[in-house]
Amino acid sequence: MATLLIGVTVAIALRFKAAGQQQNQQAASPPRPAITMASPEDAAREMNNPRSKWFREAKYGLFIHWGLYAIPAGTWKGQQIPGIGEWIMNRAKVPVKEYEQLAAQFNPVKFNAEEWAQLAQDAGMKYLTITSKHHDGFALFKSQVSKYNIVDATPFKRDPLKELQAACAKRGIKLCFYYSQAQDWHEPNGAGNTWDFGPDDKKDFDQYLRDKALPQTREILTQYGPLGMIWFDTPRLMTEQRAEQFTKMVRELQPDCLVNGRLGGKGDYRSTGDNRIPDQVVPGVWEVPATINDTWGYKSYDNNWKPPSEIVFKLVDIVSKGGNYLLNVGPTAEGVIPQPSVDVLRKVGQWLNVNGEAIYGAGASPFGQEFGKLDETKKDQRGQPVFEQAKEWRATTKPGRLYIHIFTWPKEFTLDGVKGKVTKAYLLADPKRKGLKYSQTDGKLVMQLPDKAPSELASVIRLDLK
Ligand code: FHN
Repeated sequence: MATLLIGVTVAIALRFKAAGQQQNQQAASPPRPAITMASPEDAAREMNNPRSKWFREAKYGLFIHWGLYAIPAGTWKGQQIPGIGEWIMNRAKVPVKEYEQLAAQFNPVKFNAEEWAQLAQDAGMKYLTITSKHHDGFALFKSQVSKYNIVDATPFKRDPLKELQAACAKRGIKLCFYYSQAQDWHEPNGAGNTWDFGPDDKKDFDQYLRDKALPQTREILTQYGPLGMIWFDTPRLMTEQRAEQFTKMVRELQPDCLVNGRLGGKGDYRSTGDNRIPDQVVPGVWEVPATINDTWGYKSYDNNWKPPSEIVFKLVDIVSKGGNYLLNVGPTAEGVIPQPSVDVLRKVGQWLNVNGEAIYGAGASPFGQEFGKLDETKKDQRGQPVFEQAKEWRATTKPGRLYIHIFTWPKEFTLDGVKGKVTKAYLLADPKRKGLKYSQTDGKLVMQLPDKAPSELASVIRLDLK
C-alpha cells in the first residue's frame, strides 16, 4: 500500500509546476496552481519532521480573523466596501488617524474564550489559529512594543489571547498565532500602506522589522506558553535573510513551534492559495486556508455560508490529497462567532464524531481516478485543459486500512486497483460493525451496499486489508 501511495503521489506531482503562492485575493491575472510543489527531498523532509507530527495528524483546524475591522464589518461611512472584511482599511484607503479611532470603540464584552475553544472541540478541530496582529497593525494581545493593542488602546482592556491560551490548553487544542510580519498599515515603515506613507520601496522596512515585527513576535512566543505554530502571511518585501531572523527566533524560543510557509523563507510546511484545493494528491505537508463564507474578517452582510455538506466534502477531499483544512470564522465586534457558522461547524463535528478515524492521522488516497480528469476540450485562461472534478467518492488510508468516503450513494460500489486482500468491510456509522457483502477478484472489489446511505454528508466504509 505504502509503495503504491508513493508511486501515485510522485506521478501526480508531475502535473504541477512550481508556482508562487496566491498571497491575496485581488488576482486579476489568470489563476495560478493551487500550491507550490516541493521537490521529493523537501516533501520527505516535511513528512519526517518530528515538529510537524501533531499537525500531520490533526488535519482540521479553526482559523479566526478578529480585530478592529469587525466594527465597520464591511461598511465605511455608509458605503459597502467590496472585498474581504479585514482589508477594509486598505480598500477604503482609510487614513491611520481615522482607522485607529476604532480602538476606542472596541469592547467585545460577549467574548468568551471557553465558548470559542469549546466550539473548536465540538467541531472536531484540533488546532486554533487566531490573528494576533493582522495587516491593520492592531495587536490583539498586550504588547510592550506598541500601545496599539487591545489591552492599552481599548475599553475592553482584557487580553483575549491569554484567555484562549487557558481555554485551549484545558481541551488539548493546539494554540497557534497568525502574525502579519510584513504588511502593517499602521506603521510608516511597514509594507502596504501607500495612502498615508507613500510607496513601499521608499520605506525603511528593516527598521519596522526591528522596531515592531520582530519584538512582537518575541512577545507572542514568550507570553502564551507553548504554541503550535506562528502563521505568517503575505511576505511582501521579505527576503530569505529577513525571514531567517524570524525563524531563528522561533527556533530559539520555541523549538517545537512550527513556522508556516508564508514567512518568505522555507517553512515547516506549505499553504495553498486561499480557498485553493489542489486537483490531485500533493506530497509533503500542506494546508488549505479557507473561508466559511466569502470573507475572513466579519462582514455584516456576507451570508454566503457554505453548508455542512460542502465543508465535509472539502475536508475529505483535502485529507484524501494529503493536506490539512484550516477553516475560518470571523467573530463580530462584540466577540460573537456568527451563529450560522457555529451551526455548520457543529454539524460537521457530529459527522466527525462518527467518522473521525477516517480523517485524523489518515494518509492520502492510493488511487487518483476518483478526483476527476482533465477535459482536453475545455481550456482555462492560460490555455490549459480544465480539470473536471468528480465528487462521487474519496479515499483515505491508515496502515492496513482503507476508508472509502461515499458522497453519491450507489447500490453497488466497485473499486479498481485495491492492493492487498480485503478481510472485512463495514460502515463506520454502524456501531455493530456488521460486515458488508463483497467480492474481490485480483484488484477489483465489488461491494453490495444497504439501500439507504447512513449519512447525508458522507458515508464511510472501512476496509481492513491483509
Ligand atoms: O491578506 C490576507 C488575508 O486578509 C487573509 O488573512 C488570508 C488568509 O489566508 N491571507 C492573506 C491573503 O492570502
